[in-house]
Amino acid sequence: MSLQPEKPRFRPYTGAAAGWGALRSVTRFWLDSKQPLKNLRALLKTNQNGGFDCPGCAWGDSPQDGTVKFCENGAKAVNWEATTRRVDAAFFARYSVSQLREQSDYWLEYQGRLTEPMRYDPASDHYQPISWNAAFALIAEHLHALDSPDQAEFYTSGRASNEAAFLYQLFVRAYGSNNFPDCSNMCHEASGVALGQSIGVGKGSVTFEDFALADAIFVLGQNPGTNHPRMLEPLREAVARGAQVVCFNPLKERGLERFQHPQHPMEMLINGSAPLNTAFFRPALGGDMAAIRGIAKFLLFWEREAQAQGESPVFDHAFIEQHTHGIDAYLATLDATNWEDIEQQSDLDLAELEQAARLYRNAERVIVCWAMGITQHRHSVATIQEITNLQLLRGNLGKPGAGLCPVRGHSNVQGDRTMGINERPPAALLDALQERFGFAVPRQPGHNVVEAIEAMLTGRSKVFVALGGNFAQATPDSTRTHRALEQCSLTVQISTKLNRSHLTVGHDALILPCLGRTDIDRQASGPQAITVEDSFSMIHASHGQLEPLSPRMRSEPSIIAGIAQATLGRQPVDWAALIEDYSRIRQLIAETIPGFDDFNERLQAPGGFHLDNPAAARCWNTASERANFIVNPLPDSVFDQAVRNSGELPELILQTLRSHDQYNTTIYGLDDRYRGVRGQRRVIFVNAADIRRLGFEAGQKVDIRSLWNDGIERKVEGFTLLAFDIPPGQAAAYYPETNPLVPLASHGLGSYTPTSKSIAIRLQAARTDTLIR
Ligand SMILES: Nc1nc2c(c(=O)[nH]1)N[C@H]1C(S)=C(S)[C@@H](COP(=O)(O)OP(=O)(O)OC[C@H]3O[C@@H](n4cnc5c(=O)[nH]c(N)nc54)[C@H](O)[C@@H]3O)O[C@H]1N2
Ligand SMILES: Nc1nc2c(c(=O)[nH]1)N[C@H]1C(S)=C(S)[C@@H](COP(=O)(O)OP(=O)(O)OC[C@H]3O[C@@H](n4cnc5c(=O)[nH]c(N)nc54)[C@H](O)[C@@H]3O)O[C@H]1N2
Ligand SMILES: [Mo]
Repeated sequence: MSLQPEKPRFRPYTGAAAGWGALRSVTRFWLDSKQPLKNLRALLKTNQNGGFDCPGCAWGDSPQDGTVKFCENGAKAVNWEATTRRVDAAFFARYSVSQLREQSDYWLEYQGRLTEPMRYDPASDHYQPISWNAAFALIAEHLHALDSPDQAEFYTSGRASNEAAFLYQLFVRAYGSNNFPDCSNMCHEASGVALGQSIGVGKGSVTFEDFALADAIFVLGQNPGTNHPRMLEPLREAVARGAQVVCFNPLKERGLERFQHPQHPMEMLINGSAPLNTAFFRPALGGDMAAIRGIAKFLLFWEREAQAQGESPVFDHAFIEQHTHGIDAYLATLDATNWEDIEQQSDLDLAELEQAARLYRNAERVIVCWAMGITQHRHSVATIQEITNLQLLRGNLGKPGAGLCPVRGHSNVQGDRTMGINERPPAALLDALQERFGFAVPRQPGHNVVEAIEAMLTGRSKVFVALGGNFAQATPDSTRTHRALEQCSLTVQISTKLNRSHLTVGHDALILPCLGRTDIDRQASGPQAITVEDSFSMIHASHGQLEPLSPRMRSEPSIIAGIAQATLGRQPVDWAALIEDYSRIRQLIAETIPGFDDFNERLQAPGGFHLDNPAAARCWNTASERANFIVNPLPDSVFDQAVRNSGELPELILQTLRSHDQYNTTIYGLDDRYRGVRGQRRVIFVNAADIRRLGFEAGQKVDIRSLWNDGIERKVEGFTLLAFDIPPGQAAAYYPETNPLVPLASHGLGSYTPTSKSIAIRLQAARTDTLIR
């Protein structure tokens, strides 16, 4: 593999998901890591007891069986982290920050692991080495200089371990702020908000075992073939045993259609494959709420029919009676919503909606899964509450084989929230911290991602610290966000690999290189394990396997402890002592976070332990003490009023998504195998009829402009038009290249999640116009 892209190509992919295509791709990344044999040994320890948790996605595994649990994209994540290439002092001496800014995101991360702490020197425009102690002292100095602790922002990306996250929130709260913008704000925030109000807990209710018991699995707005490949196996098994797998996705994603099992020799030999769905519906972007309402409206119709004819009911009346609140208002809303609106907004016709409703009704146990296609819209909270309403009608919650399953992204994003990375923390958490640690915990709400950017833009926040991630690229409105970071007095990045956030520097800037999931973490008491929580609320330990590249890298907990000690001294805990042995951190977690009693002991169980979900046991921590039917009107538009006031009409609605060769802002390669794209990323998928309607030709390069009413021009340039099987009126392009198009003020109602899946755009011919063959 080389950094030189091959000639850009675009040709539909005919193979199945996983299988041979995946095997070839894994081999390439393996060899490129420069230590293939060591990494193979490490890989065999992925998601095994005594091994490490895959740094890829948050999909869980069966705690029982002993099969090898990794997938193509997990292998990429491991090999990407476990490279021997290094970004050290010599590297930074060679390149100025301005020179590095000219490089692509792909090039930057490809350079290797960050190996020593560095401080930006504005005079030379180079990063220069700094000692760990001097770095910690510099951060403390900046934090002490602020008028208020709320002038600092503390970002978290979802790879941080429970131990790191717990220490981080303890430090920041002891310092005096709840400013915890985190990747979850851009991801499953809407799921947390919606489910919290509906069922009293903002997490999914199912476990891994439920998938084997479901009669139907609905998969909404999710592309598991790329983003959660280990999910394909339970889907394939479900189809094989006659369960329904019903997909809602405007794109016919290959990973939802056919699957070749890499561990079934026969299937690989004959190049066979198994189907992954039994029905596929292609809604409008943001049309799922209307579609779900349509399904519920059919159920209500059949329920009345059954009542009239004395047949067995469609609704689960005992469940509704005993466990829910608000059914009458919801049924009235179903009656009041007319079919024309449902059809028009969902872009599905009555026959399709009836088919979906029948599949739903005929299943005794239904799991509904969803991801970013549902959560990154303006009305995502309402959509997830509509999904919950549907599940409540037939008691599909808190029984085996049924429930709600927001499929999480980062491998420990759920755990980070559990540990208190929350800008609007529940009072119970704050009370527990105050009681245990004896300091006055800040009670004022903090900033989420959008609010943090606004605060930095207006100069209200001046220090930015990131525990992982790539804030500059992952967030919306890139031009303004970059300016927000550059206005800070100090930016600090605790990271494994070089990315654009390190080049978007405040007046002072630090890079603090940390160990990753695969690295051995040695402290005074020996090698340490950390813990994570998966999408099914399983808590388990992760042990690094590989020798760190440099002795000057430190673990995340030890970096946080260093910053805390320099800023607060030994208050409210002896930070350094905690780092000697992480079981001491876990003891503090056990004493303050519900569900973690005897944490250290319970961790010894193979596969870890399950964090109880009250809703799964039909206990409802809501004000009504029941599961709530929540009534929301269908949105009158997926766009904000600001788009309508922009003075122009959108030509297309753009969704921004992931290619097969990326992990969020980390670009592993320039191919998107299942969508047939090779050697390029600056592409926009548009329906052939739309390309003609707008007066372009497939292969032509266009500039993309988004609409908003604030007078700011938001534009990205030089995207190749690909004629694609996508519903008319829609477009798709990769993130993060398209983040300059997302207005900061365009976010979900009640979730503040940037509307990355519904951006109003117009196209214009690019100035440098070339055709590809
Ligand atoms: N290899 C790999 N694994 C990953 C990641 C990665 O980047 N690479 N990222 C991780 C993270 S942080 C996350 S959050 C997850 C993301 O996992 P996904 O949510 O699967 O990621 P996206 O690529 O954003 O895909 C969104 C899907 O929703 C569909 N969609 C878009 N809008 C709509 C809509 O309005 N309705 C419906 N029904 N469908 C819609 C799109 O066509 C696409 O198939 O994956 C995690 N795992
Ligand atoms: N337009 C658009 N924007 C989006 C999305 C979208 O679909 N469309 N998706 C959103 C979603 S779902 C998410 S979750 C966010 C992701 O936002 P982030 O989590 O901020 O971004 P990542 O790209 O995952 O971060 C990659 C960087 O993390 C660092 N890193 C990797 N491993 C480790 C580790 O173990 N420790 C530490 N300290 N650092 C590490 C590396 O330096 C790497 O460069 O982006 C969001 N932004
Ligand atoms: Mo995510």
